[in-house]
Amino acid sequence: MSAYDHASIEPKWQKRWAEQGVYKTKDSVAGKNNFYTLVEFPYPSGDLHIGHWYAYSVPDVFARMKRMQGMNVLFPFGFDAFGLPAENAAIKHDISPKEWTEKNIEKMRVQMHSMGNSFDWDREVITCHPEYYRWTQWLFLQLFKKGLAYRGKALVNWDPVDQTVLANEQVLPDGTAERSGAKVEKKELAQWFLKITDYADRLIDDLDALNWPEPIKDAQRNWIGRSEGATIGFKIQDSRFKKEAGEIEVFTTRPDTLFGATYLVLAPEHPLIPELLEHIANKKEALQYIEVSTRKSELERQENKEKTGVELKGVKAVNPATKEKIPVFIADYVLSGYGTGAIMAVPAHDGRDFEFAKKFDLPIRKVILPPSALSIVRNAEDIAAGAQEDIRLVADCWSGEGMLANSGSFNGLSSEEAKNKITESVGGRMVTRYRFRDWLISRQRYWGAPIPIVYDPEGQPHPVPEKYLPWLLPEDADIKPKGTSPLGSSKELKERTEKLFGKWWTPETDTMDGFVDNSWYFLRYLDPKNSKEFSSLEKQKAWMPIARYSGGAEHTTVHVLYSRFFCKALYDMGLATEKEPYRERLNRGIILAEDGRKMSKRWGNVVNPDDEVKRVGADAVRTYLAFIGPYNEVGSFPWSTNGLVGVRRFLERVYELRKNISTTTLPPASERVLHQTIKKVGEDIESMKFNTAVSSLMILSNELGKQTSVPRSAYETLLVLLAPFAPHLAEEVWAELGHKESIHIEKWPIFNSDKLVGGKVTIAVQINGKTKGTVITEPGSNEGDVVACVRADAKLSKVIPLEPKKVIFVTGRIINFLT
Ligand code: ANZ
Repeated sequence: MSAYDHASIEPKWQKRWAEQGVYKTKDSVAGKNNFYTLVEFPYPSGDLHIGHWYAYSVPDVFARMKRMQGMNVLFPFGFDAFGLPAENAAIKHDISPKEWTEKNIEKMRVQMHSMGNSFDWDREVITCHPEYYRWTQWLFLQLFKKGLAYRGKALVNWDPVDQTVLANEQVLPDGTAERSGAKVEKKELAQWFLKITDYADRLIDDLDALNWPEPIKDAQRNWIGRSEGATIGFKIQDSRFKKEAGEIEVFTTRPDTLFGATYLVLAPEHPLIPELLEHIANKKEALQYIEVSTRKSELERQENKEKTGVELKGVKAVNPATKEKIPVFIADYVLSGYGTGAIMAVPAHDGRDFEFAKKFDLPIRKVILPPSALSIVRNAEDIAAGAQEDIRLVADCWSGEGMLANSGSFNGLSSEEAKNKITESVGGRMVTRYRFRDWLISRQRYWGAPIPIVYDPEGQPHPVPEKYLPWLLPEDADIKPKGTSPLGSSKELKERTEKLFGKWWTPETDTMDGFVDNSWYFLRYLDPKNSKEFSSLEKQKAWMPIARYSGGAEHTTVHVLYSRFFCKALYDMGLATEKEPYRERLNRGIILAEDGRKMSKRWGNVVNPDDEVKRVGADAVRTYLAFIGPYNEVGSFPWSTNGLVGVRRFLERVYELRKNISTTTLPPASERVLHQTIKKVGEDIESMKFNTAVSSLMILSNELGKQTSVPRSAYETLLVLLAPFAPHLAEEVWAELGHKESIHIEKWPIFNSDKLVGGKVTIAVQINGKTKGTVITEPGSNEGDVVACVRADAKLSKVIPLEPKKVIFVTGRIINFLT
């Protein structure tokens, strides 16, 4: 018998599984429930790194166990193949993005196969293929028909190096582009948007029913950023001429603090400013401030540093509640894109306003009493009478809610009650605002799905009729960056448009954001070859929703949110069967280099999975990655060569055990370990705690190693439990033991709960809850047995009543006689 030779075992089984179609998934199998588990598909960057292994080989353990537990498991794979890197590589190496992408996909497929995953490759989807993007375009057109896709002008993030629009999440906190490192600029462009804001409430409210980790739900809630507030108008007066100069509308979540608003602040970009400048004495100073602040990024402006601003001298606003004339400032801590771009400042109850008021020496008026202060204020009448003395005792700036004071007829009301009443009394409106914006999907890039829109000679947009889909990406475009969309340079696209629609008609030249492509791919896996529909309702009914979706934490507020929106919009149009795509979502952590830093070519600390597979085998790498940390918790885990070698030794030991099997049975103590392991491994894989599942398997293999000879049945159980982690090794030994069918369709073992606990147990003997002594019994003993034990005990038999009123018995722990 030979040593564990992964290099011959692994390719052999990969080939055989593919030939036998072990992982082909039918849409229904008699007697089995469908179970759809998904992993985020990769961008075909051309080289599989260890992060890919972590992303795909570890969830494969879960998919495999589910299959062995009798589920009809769908576990598909594909490539999210449109995107910027293809285009950049194309420019650099003078190769077409298509060719570059296809080559990468080819290479990554081979690498993926070496992982030994149980993917059903027949369902592979590739988003850059016309058979796929035809449906991306079709879905765009359905959204367009519903008014959910529209064209609008927008100030966009402009990357002057890559010459393209960036999504907010592609801009780093310091205002530079994530990819190119360039300082991001703002530019106004006509762009296509998807109206995700129409779904804001449902995207928040429907989270409640989902079985997701709370931090992921919270991240989505915060990203959407719903706030209930009010808009309130403040009249503006030119104090020199005593005439009205318009009205400023502010957005506030705290209309209950209106009596404490002692000044107004406008964002430097506020549309009323040019007009107001004509009324003020310090126009030059104001203009200078505006100039400097518009150059700052939004994040710089939100940073907690010393507040800056300029008073507009000569104009005053009128607080509609107190009728007081209050000063008006421009300051960059107020953002133009949120609310109305103007705020009423309440320094006594808002931290930013407080700092600003201190600096500019503005009045601070307390109008809300915190609950803690209510004891020092005598009663509501005192407040109404103006309990100034007491109010002085309250904290300087308190941002919570409470009871109103210093607020005229509203004194004594709670914040909650006062919000509506005050808003109404000054003619304001209660409104709901959201922090997130509509989804800008236009990209001035080549390698994406063309937006299927054409413009008539007047410039009006029209959808490309469905019969012309796929609206093909032209192959003759010049893709070099030049600040306008590459498709504009395609002669073929121009001629195609004129030929189909008429002279002077022009094509849209922007392509779609890649996040559109991957907002619906999970539905295409269900029906990948359908040429009539993007995904039939019948197939969706068979598989949706996805039971568990595993992916990167960075996608929480982007891809995961966008695809939920897609699913809901499709559901509303009768095109999807579910309102929510993912019953469960899990974010995984990242694998760091051995030195604890991120793996990077720059630091020469990159672990190349191909090399490791060659050295120790895919099974060892897979099992090691499963062992590296809890998969259900987002964390970062440093790679350890020692750890990998340790796992390899464990697999070798399991392999060696096969030489020593016999038909004996396990002694009770070892049998207990066996059943405990079955229980633990099943539960741990179910909850994605693969690390502790692997340690239990190690304990079991040591236990079996201690036997003079290993009972065949126990060894086979170990192999079956190990199969999801080390599929090749398990299959190899399984076949060697004479099995004809694959171990991967073997039934998952069931534990016997009677065998989980062993030895004797100690039971407390009580009278009316007071312990009088103990007896020692078998673990599974019932009440009658234990009572017999107690009566047989020389000491206890004397004190225990012969006819107790009642006996309370807890198996394995307590017997209590009540008198
Ligand atoms: C007066 C007030 C008093 C406020 C108070 C808060 C506390 P969220 O909850 O995040 O929606 N605000 C409104 N528009 C703003 C803008 N464009 N830039 C910066 N800040 C803005 O925050 C809403 C609150 O943030 C609003 O309520 C407003 O300040 C401020 F005791 O109005 B508040």
